Amino acid sequence: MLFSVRMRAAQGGAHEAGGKHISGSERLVSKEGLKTSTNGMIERALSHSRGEADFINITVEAVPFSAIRKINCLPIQAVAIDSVAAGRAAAQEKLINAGVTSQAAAKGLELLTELTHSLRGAMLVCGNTGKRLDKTGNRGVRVSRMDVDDEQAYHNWLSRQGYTNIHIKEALVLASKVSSAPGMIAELCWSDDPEYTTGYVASPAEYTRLTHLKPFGSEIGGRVFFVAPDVDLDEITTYLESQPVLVQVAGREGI
Ligand code: WAQ
Ligand code: MG
Repeated sequence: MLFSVRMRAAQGGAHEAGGKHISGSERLVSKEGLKTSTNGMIERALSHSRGEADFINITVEAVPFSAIRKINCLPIQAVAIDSVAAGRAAAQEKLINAGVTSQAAAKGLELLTELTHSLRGAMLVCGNTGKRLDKTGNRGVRVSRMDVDDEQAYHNWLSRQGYTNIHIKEALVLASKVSSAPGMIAELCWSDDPEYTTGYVASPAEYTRLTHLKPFGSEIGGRVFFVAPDVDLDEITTYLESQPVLVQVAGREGI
């Protein structure tokens, strides 16, 4: 059995009472790993670049091994970009390559760009029309119950490619789960951490990092999940929120 550990932290009260989202985290850990992971989450919520949390919610739930699905980690591509405008143009192109229509790619980018504050979850958007489909408003759909299958192998695989930072470590696990959802076409993301300007476009084929997707200093980030027009919204939302998933790198090049 593993344990799903989920944390969400806010400032100025709980999220549902209008507090500002500071940080969130989701893991699937063994019983022995519970204390370390919850400690780390509290630490993160209290020392975040978005501000110090005054509301922290941590939920721990047992997950039987039989419920867990194993999936492969996405391969990483990196594109160095020297301006936000060029980054967003490259993101649009990547989304179109992944099968999103140019109209939907433009609208998805616009939805993220026009946010006035960060949601704590993602927007689900039709990959044909660009229309937002989820009804979660200011909350967004929060992907949860995912982790890596073998932490050491994952760490080694990433560091052999020159990656060590926590952002990519977490984002790649999330993106791998998201792209494994039936009916998912692509994902667009940039961070809500003011100092982190790298974002990505992910599809079932690859995870492409783009070094400049938002201006340095901006606290507004977010995620757009582009889904097939005929997707069952409840089904895909349940998969994203609730299906326990472990991501494996075994078999990926370099292992
Ligand atoms: N489920 C859905 N949406 C989420 C989740 C989640 N579990 N976690 C975060 N978000 C949304 C939410 O709107 C956040 O404001 C936004 O995404 C950004 O989250 O170098 O750090 O955790 O390759 O700030 C990407 C590049 C870093 C990594 C992404 O996102 C790299 C990042 P953050
Ligand atoms: Mg963040």
